[in-house]
Amino acid sequence: MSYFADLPVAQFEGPDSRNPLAFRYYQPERLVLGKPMVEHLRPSVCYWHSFCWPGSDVFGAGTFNRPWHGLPETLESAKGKADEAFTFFEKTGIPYFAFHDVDAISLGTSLREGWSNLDAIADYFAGKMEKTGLKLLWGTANLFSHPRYQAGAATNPDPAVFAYAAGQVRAMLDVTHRLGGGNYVLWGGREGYDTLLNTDMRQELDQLGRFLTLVVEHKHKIGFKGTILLEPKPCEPTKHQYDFDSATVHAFLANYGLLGEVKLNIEVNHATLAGHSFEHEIAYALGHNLLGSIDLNRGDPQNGWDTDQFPADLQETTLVLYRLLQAGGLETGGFNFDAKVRRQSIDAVDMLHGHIGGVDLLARALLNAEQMILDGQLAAFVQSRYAGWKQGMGTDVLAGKLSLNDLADIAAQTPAPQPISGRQEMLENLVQRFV
Ligand code: XUL
Ligand code: CO
Repeated sequence: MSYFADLPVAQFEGPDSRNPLAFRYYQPERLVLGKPMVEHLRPSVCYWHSFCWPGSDVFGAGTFNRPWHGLPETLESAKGKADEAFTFFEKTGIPYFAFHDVDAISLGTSLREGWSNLDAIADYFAGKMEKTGLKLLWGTANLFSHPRYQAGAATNPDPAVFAYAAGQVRAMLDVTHRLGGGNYVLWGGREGYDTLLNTDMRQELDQLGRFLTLVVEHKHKIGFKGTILLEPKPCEPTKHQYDFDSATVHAFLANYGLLGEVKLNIEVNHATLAGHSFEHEIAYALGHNLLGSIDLNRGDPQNGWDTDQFPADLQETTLVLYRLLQAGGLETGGFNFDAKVRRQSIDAVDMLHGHIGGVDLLARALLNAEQMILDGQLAAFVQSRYAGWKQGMGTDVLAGKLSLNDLADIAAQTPAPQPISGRQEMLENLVQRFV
């Protein structure tokens, strides 16, 4: 019998429900600006935190004792874990999932063994996806846990490690394609440095650029129509990660000729670790046509590390959904919960609470954002603030029609401009009406 057998399938009961295992806002088919909620959100459960992590931390052992933990690493045990995972996915009402190669099955002790294990479990996943209708938001390869990757994968000083990583990514990209995945993610786990004393940064960036180019070439070779995504993070596990934030990755992609081929998977707490807000990272990515997908898990404001908690900030999520709706929404991406329950949340039902809360907050934020769009006041304010740039001298400046001399002459001939209020408090009050 499944570990999750006693859990109910989460259902929508409306905002007044007091049932902690019901959705109060998430109604997949509800139309939001003419499109079903689920298509706006494409929410996803991650395999690793819920089915692989045992609840350990640097000070102590795992606390979860799930029945599939600690079994011999065989195809049978990997299938058993998949059975539990898919049962859980169905209980959450969340239609997508995401996984790393090593989450699904042990890759054994050689590349060839890893490929054959991965192929076997991918077949099993395919059958379960067919039966349940669950879909793959993205696949990824774990290029950071094994000691061979201690000095990086693509950015390793040893080309043999680069090749090994290529072997792992090739297999997982093929599997993602085979399973109809919407995206393929590369999070640069140990692509960074711990000390510059032993690091040639430029050399390592060239390697990373080459690696990514190879991934893009392979994507086209096999006809994968999904999006290749990089996931920025400024630090942890390395002191400095090369994919620091959206703007850094933007520059990297431009340097290596990869703009248009690679987009971003932005994670809430990676933004805050970089000293930005989540909204900033989203706004930057949207502004440069770089937004691919989102990992909707937060950190803790008092901690400087990655706690991967389920989202809880309605205002922050609402503002992001507002920007997203304004920009026309996600294409192949979605909202993945790269989140884990706390180490003391040891019961099966805790996993359900985490996911229900996460997706319900997301749905509520979407509904708030819809109202903000329909209201239009915020957009109208911003538009009027920049209206000068849409006419006369403003458009001439941006079109390159005026020199520094021209502008100096114009400025000298017109009355000096007067400061105009930014109305921040009024706008903050306006947002409060919707959250
Ligand atoms: C690490 C992180 C990863 C990626 C996938 O902080 O977010 O789990 O999402 O490798
Ligand atoms: Co993530």
